[in-house]
Amino acid sequence: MFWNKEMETISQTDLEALQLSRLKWTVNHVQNVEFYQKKFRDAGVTPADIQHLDDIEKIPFTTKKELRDGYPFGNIAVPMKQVVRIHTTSGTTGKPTVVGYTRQDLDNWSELIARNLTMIGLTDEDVFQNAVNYGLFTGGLGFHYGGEKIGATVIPSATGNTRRQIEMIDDFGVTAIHCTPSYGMHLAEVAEEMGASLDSLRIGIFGAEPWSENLRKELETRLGVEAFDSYGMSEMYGPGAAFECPEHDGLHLWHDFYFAEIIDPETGERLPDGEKGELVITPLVKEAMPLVRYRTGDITRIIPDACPCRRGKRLARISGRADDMLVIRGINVFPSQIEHTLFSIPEVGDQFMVYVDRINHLDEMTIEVEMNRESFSGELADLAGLQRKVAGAIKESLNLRTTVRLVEPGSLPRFEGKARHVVDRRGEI
Ligand code: ADP
Ligand code: K
Ligand code: ZN
Repeated sequence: MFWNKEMETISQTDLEALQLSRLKWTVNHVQNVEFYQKKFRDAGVTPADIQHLDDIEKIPFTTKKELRDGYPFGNIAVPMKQVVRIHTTSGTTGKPTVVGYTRQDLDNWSELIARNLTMIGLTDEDVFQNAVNYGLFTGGLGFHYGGEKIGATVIPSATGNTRRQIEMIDDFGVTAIHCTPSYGMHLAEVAEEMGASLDSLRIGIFGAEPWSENLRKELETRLGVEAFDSYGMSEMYGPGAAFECPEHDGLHLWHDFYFAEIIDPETGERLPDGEKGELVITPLVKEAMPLVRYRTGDITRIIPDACPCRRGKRLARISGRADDMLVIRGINVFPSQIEHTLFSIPEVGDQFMVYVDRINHLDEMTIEVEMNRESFSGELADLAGLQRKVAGAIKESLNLRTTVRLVEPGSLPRFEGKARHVVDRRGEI
């Protein structure tokens, strides 16, 4: 199913022509931002040097830090009169960045969400509960207007009051829900306590943070949904830039709106399709806050083969942020890998925390994981066995020795928005 058939099935040749004309527009438009004027000048490039898509490599990258330095409105390329809304990033890795939107930007953004929702089978018959933070976080209003655009009945339930959220699902016959995967797990837990049926629910949209395939299975069975991955970031309007289709094998990036490159995060060298590295994005139609070659910090790869469902290259699921990656005794670990392993062990529950310390110059990782109800009521001897089992599974999948602490069900923090599972204490004295 297509929301915009022309764009969603555009041929590669036509797409490249469109991308080039939009790229030329973008490199001219960024000249309205002082920081970009200087960037181009320092690199000795002018917009006229961009005659082919590959010419983009002549332009230096833009970093998160550079955007932060423009706080608050230094990156806005249009008069503030034309800016009709602002949002900010969540500030997961530091001070938030302010992003602005013109009316056209807001239209473009809801167009993207409309494509995504239509792609996974939502229509004006659906009742859509948007259980994410409304406000400066882009997930709330972004999905809200996209849902209205396709005519779905949108419930702006936001976060919090989890029991009430569950009642709404049953009372209003909610068919689709959007939340972070962490909050999805919390909803499942509370629904089970309440004995709610959740019969009407068939689709779950989860995004804003990395999540594993095992967490997908868990969410699908416990909430009774087909789960879809949603990727985006405030600098790319918000969620909706790339979205999983019913094939569940990668996310469709909307290439008429974004030009994607993958680079080696260490060297900055551009990598061929299929290789894993950092995603670099050039939005092609952004008016209020255009960007060129923005380093997202997110690790993925481009899947070049065609998807049965529609044209266009896909992105593999995001494994994490380059700066989320823990290097423990020289081994690279993403929190999503730990999650994936823990979820494969039936005796432990859904919640975990990872602590990293430096003890006698050695990195030590401690994982606190909740037991499930059954193992919690088990014998002490079983618990020691379970502890060994968890440590063994981590050793096997990540080749890392860890200390495992089993804790009571319900004792670790729950998250309504983006979860923070890792506390790295190595910098502390
Ligand atoms: P912040 O960067 O401050 O968290 P945003 O709220 O804009 O600000 O979040 C965007 C980031 O969230 C992305 O760069 C990415 O790291 C993460 N993210 C969003 N969606 C996903 C997803 N589906 N899978 C993995 N990570 C995601
Ligand atoms: K409707
Ligand atoms: Zn597809």
